[in-house]
Amino acid sequence: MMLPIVTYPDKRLKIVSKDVTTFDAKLHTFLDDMYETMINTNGIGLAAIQVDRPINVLIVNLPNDDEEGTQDKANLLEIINPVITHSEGTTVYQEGCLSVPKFYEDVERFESIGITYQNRDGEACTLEADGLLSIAIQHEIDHLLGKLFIEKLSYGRRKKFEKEYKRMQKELKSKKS
Ligand code: Y12
Ligand code: CO
Repeated sequence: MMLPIVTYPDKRLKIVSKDVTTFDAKLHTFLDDMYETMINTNGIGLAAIQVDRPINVLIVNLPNDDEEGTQDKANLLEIINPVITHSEGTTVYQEGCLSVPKFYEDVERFESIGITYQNRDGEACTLEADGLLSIAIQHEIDHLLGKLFIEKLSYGRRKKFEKEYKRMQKELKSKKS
């Protein structure tokens, strides 16, 4: 089932999510719904709070390195209750977010990270990530902390974003009416 995506400036995106304690069929259905929602909106990462569930759940499905950039479900990562255990270096990447449509901006993050997390069955897992995977996981973990990538922009860039985003929302409203 497709779930509606919460978009900026909705205050629900500021909620700090809580840990998952029950790993049951309901959680599995929710994870499947998150996947369907992400794939059908051309996303590569999604946090539960983006579909109005304040729980520490995120999914990432990076595109393949081929020309089509297809996403194989076999590469889907379901990450529950993540904790960053270590990090190294910094990197800059132009990020986008399904909750901030049509806006992309350079953001600085750790180059590589190590995390502990649980899978859909509650089993303890560890993961070392670098490149796009590291960036995507950090972006999604920020959602679980109630933070959006636009909060990492410089004062000037954030101002420009607010102006452009407001104008875009006005345009969308006038097209609807
Ligand atoms: C690197 C940087 C950030 C992430 C986080 C995950 N971000 C996304 O999955 C962004 C998806 C996205 C998809 C869009 O396409 C549609 O909405 C159809 C999009 O386009 C528009 O808003 C028009 C923008 C962002 C992972 C890795
Ligand atoms: Co996002």
